[in-house]
Amino acid sequence: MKKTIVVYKALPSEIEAYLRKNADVVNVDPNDHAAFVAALKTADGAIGASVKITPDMIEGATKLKALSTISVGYDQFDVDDLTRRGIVLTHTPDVLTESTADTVFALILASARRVVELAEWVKEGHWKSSIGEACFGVDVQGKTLGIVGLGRIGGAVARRAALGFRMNVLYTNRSANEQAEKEFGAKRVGLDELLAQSDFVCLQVPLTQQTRGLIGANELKKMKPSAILINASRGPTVDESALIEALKNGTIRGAGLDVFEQEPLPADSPLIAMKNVVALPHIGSATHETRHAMARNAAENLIGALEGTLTQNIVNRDALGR
Ligand code: 8YV
Repeated sequence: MKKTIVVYKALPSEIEAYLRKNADVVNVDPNDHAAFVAALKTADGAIGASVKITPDMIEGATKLKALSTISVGYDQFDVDDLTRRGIVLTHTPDVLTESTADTVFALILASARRVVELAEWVKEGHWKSSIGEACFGVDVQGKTLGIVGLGRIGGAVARRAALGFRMNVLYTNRSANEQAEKEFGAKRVGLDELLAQSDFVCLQVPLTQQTRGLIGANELKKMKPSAILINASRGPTVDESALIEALKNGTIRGAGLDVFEQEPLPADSPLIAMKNVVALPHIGSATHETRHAMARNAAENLIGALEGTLTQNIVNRDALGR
């Protein structure tokens, strides 16, 4: 018998066709909470992204065997709860590594060279004579980049930094990353040393209980006043009000942010008006090629998980035996 799959995000037509070949597809708008929860109750699997799925939403969804998120991050799920219920959670870790690292580097360059601020200045018609110091930025090449969390994306950022921009790379991580040390000269240090020595501090950790609020007022004080904070991981890894204060007071020079405590960023956020902030609308992996690859990867993960053939991209392997 064909399985039933809930699709709660728009997918490329070819990916949707692949799912329809393998299962009965029910499309739901996750903003219609009641309809979404009702659809999950009779589904075998679900695929989508950017929506929190809480335990109460899947209470009574007795057929549900697999959830496939079109993202590498899975902080929208209560993984322990899914494991207890025997629901496999799959994600898309490898296909987005390079485009997300590109976004991180775009933030580094844009913040250091004030690309967004100065491009707006030109559009507003202020460029009337040859520019002077008021438009200068700071160098990126040769500087020290501190990467907090050297996993897949952190490693791809380290490669760009070391090989492309001859930067010194410092990092923190639960375990040593020998490849990054050998190939990119990355040096593992404690967080305090990384904060004190880096010209750019770049967060590449997943959002967990341990990383929530990792960078707060104390950590920002430990950074150089000339340093720039880059966050393209998850907003809540940084205490946003402490960051706003630090940016106002000159505790640090600036910030390049792709993620925020609340997304979309509220219109009254002080971050929007700050000249020393580059704020992007969570574009980390958002290229045509990568989003397509993520959708394909997630669709194949889901079908594989429902068929019992999937061997990779599984967040909670313990759920398999249940
Ligand atoms: C998007 C991401 O948030 O993969 C992640 O963890 O942050 C992004 O790619 C997203 O979920 C896209 O669907």
